[in-house]
Amino acid sequence: MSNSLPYSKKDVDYDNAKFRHRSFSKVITQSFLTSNRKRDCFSCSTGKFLLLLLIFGVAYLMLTHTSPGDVVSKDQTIGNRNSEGISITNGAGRLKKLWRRAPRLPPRLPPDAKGTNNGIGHATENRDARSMWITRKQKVKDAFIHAWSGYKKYAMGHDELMPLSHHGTDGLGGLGATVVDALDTAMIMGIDEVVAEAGTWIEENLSDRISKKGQVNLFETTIRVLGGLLSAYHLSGGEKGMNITHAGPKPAVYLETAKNLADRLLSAFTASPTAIPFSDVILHDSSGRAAPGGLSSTAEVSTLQLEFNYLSSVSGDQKYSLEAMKVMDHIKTLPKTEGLVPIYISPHSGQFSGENYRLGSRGDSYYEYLLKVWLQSGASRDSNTSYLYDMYKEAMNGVRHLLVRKTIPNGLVFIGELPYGLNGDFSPKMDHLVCFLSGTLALGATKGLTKEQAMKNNMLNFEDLENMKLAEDLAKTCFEMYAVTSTGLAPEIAYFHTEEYSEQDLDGGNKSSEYVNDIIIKPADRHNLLRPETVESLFVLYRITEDPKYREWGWQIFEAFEKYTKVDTGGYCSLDDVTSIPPHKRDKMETFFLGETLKYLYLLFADSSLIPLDKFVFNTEAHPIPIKLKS
Ligand code: DMJ
Repeated sequence: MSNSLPYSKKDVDYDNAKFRHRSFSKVITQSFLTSNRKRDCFSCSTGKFLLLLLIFGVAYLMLTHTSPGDVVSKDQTIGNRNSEGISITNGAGRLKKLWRRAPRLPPRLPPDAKGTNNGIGHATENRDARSMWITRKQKVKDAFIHAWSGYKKYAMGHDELMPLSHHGTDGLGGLGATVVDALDTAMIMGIDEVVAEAGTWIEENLSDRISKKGQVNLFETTIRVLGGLLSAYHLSGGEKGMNITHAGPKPAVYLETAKNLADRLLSAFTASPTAIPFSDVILHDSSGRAAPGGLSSTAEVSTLQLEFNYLSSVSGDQKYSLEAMKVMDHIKTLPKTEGLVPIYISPHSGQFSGENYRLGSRGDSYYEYLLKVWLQSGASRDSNTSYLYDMYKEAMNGVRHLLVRKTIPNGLVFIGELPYGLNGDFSPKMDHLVCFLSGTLALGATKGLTKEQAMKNNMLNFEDLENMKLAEDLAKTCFEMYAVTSTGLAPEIAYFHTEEYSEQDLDGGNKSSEYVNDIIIKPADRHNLLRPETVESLFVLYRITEDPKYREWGWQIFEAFEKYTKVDTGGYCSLDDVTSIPPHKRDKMETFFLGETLKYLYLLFADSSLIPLDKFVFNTEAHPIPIKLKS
């Protein structure tokens, strides 16, 4: 077959049968002439009579019957009247339609036959692509094993690994945060050995640590340690009353440890005079403590609810959920700017403090949990959390109205800040942290379904489509923040060229990037901490849009991590400067590299049935929590 044919042989057959124009009379005569039995019949008088009867019968049906295709909306009917001077429900018009040339549409191809010369070639291509992603997924698993091996060798039981000096460090309070953050990633990747090592460490050490350690941050401990324990409880079969993983302790161990921890964390709520909890807790005496300066971060107090709700659901004790949800109930009553909130809040007065509006540090996951807590409760308009979804939608309208801008010269879409409120200047600064928003926007639009399913179900309204568009534009910008640097890794913070703002000689170093003049990277912001937000959004966008470019982008980012952050003796390190080669290394492997970054990359390359987005919500530290709570 000629290569110039647009479709496969199968499609040409299909084309011959269905899309070549044939007149009405030809259809009738052909159907008789192509059948011997019918030809015999045609020669006898009974046959002629029957034929006439058939022709009149068909004509009658055409004139009187309204087919489902003719059922049009009021507006469409008016449109037809205006253009043709006749309603399409009119019989004469219908007769006219019989003779009108059918539009020549391209055949609808089965998904596995799109864009190839023949179905067989494409099947091979599909098989090749599938095996390529399986190989890439395995590379991410290997990276996780390498990261864990460094941690285990030099820092087991410490919060984090210092991969260059071969030490451990306890900047998160000394609860072995990497062990707990990494555990469910190992479960998802099916690495039983690590599940057993991490699980056994938790069983033997964590409760003791929880009762003896001192000051911890409520938010960090909740999202990493409590979230990790709860997800491990679910993934290991806790709700089914069995151990699914066959490695590590019984799921009940994770739940008991989680309750022990949460009981102490509750003191941050009960010690506060308002619904807004203090930022810290002293674990050994179960007391809450305000941060120096007295203020809590807005994101921190509003990013506890998924974990506390789920704990209430599986423990049957409502006290956790009640305390955490009081925060949201209270924030609902506070004044906002088009749904946007300042990044500080006072636990003493219960009021927001200052007018710094941003979706980066201290603001980010407030917006994430507005959506996800509602999704967790079943995403119903009638649920008692639907006010959170309303707050989310209002806030996203506010983001689109007040914070979205485009760069010059190439029109990258980014989210800036209003550090001095609505009447102050706009700052074209975006933390890498803001890249979470792309995934959240897509999730909010389709509620975890694919875009195609959501469109089929007529679920996407105008705002959803706007949010979906922003999600895709922002993901592109976040990816370009990586591609624009010499190392292929993003800086912690980027600024963007706009009509009002420019800086010379502060590009990312990759002169071949199309966006080298759009993105500005200041010396103090050039570090990379192995953060997950961009690959998190690529994962969500791939699941929702099914566009393979998101996987390709994720793969490029993974390769850059491999090239510049892998430490031979075990583990991965942060970088001081992503714009210079070789980049200077920083002696720290953050817990979220195992808890989030590698997990999201693995899921990006894995089959979509693994932790499906309509069955799980990920807490802000990437610990999956099942949707649909038991009341
Ligand atoms: C993580 O601890 C969480 O994702 C949090 O919401 C933001 N910062 C880090 C990762 O960058």
